Amino acid sequence: MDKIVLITGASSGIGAACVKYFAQAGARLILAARRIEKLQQIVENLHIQPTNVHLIQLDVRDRMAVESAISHLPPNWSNIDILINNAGLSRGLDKLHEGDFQDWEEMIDTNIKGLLYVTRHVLPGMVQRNQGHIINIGSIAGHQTYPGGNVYCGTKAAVKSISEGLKLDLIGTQVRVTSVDPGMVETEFSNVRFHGDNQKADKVYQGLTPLTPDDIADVIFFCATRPPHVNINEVILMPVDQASTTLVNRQL
Ligand code: NDP
Ligand code: 8X3
Repeated sequence: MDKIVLITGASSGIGAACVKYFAQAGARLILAARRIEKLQQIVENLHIQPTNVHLIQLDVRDRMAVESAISHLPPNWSNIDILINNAGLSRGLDKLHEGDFQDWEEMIDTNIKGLLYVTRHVLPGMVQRNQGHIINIGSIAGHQTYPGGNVYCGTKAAVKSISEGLKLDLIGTQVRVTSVDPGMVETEFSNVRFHGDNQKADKVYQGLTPLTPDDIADVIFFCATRPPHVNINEVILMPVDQASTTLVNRQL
């Protein structure tokens, strides 16, 4: 694959699985996350050639840092073909009237504003070159709200609207837009949601077979490798053991 792919949140879970899939295909990868040492570890484990990877320590919530990171890319890295807007998180599962302001701000600033900042700085080049692909990681949570999901679900509903808006805005160009919206995937997601309470996180997936990060990366890779005239707008995928955000088949 002769493409430059920028993956945000590449240090863990779905993002890290995307690194594997796109590296195997020979893509040149720009990997962004706050934990640069995790990125280095992933690159080392996958034996990715240094010439095929460019690491950026980046907090997508920091608008100036996003602008600086994208505008200071070396010239041979600046023509990004595929942007995978994957960085995101949930914090807490509180009722709204008991919600934590910091949790809300972290989710909104990362999942909505961070995605917008990165897109705003990468997309002009795609439009100018009349080619490119924005792949946003939404969620089943953007389609169905669950108890305590209030703000997280709101951020993923926003991602759904942003993806739809992008598709409308980009008509007349060859730039593609896809939203990949998974159900339950076992990653660090629940550990982050419960602020490091790993026992609570493990319970989320107990007694059922969740999706794996590879399952999602496989779908993302499929969407990215269709013929240029094909745009996959939206993919919703969930485990066989999940019927909705509130109905799962758990055998305990
Ligand atoms: P992980 O917690 O395993 O990975 C999240 C990634 O996002 C990490 O690499 C983390 O890197 C990065 N990240 C978080 N905040 C920031 C930030 N401010 N700046 C830059 N990077 C950041 O979870 P998942 O792999 O599950 O999550 C990936 C995406 O998938 C998210 O958008 C999530 O909402 C979505 N999703 C997850 C589902 C699930 O069930 N797991 C289902 C549906 C959607 P670092 O901490 O190093 O910055
Ligand atoms: C992650 C899936 O249902 O746990 O977006 O919110 S869910």
